[in-house]
Amino acid sequence: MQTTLVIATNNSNKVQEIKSVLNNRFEVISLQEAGILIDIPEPFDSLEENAREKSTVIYQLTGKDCFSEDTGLEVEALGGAPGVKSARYAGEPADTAANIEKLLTALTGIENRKARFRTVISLMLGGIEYQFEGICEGQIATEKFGSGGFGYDPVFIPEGSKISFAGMSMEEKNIFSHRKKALAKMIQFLTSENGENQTTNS
Ligand code: ITT
Repeated sequence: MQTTLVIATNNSNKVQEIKSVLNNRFEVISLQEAGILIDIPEPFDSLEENAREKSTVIYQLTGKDCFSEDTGLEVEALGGAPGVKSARYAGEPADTAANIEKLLTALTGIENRKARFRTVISLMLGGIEYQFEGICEGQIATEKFGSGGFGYDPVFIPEGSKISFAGMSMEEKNIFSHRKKALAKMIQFLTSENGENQTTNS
């Protein structure tokens, strides 16, 4: 039985990365493909609550099994900032270049560059929510490198690599990625008996 899932995100880079990891294991439909053009609110102070909000809104709209994810960049020397505020670190409207500039300025002269990406996936299956976390440890570079990826990728160097995420192909990023790790947990759940028994729209 093929499981069909709506991906509750408006970020096309995330959709691409998610599809590359799921690799046709499940049928996935992006919001754009489902014809849903709404800006899903992220009003809370935690990745867990925001992820739940996004999947709940899309489940209510579509009545279909779906999953969302919320991701934050947590920088040790900044007490975990920008964290849940990563998309709008430099203010409204969300601006990637301004976010990176603010981050590099905040870390000027600071030796401790330790940071991590944390992703929380919220899966809505038959109206029941399940969460999966993925973490990628690394550090913030002193300047931008690479032209691939999105968001903070040009300044994030994952542990075990010498180059930033933006210098990697999607497949290389997937070796390290927070998103990939959270997705792997979701895949394991969905392919276990527990997950298969919960799907409603397969
Ligand atoms: P949705 O809420 O529609 O899923 P979003 O772009 O608002 O999309 P998030 O709130 O989860 O996504 O992400 C916050 C920001 O963190 C995002 O705008 C990016 O700038 C950054 N980000 C997320 N994942 C990233 C990744 O894998 N690499 C680099 N930056 C990332």
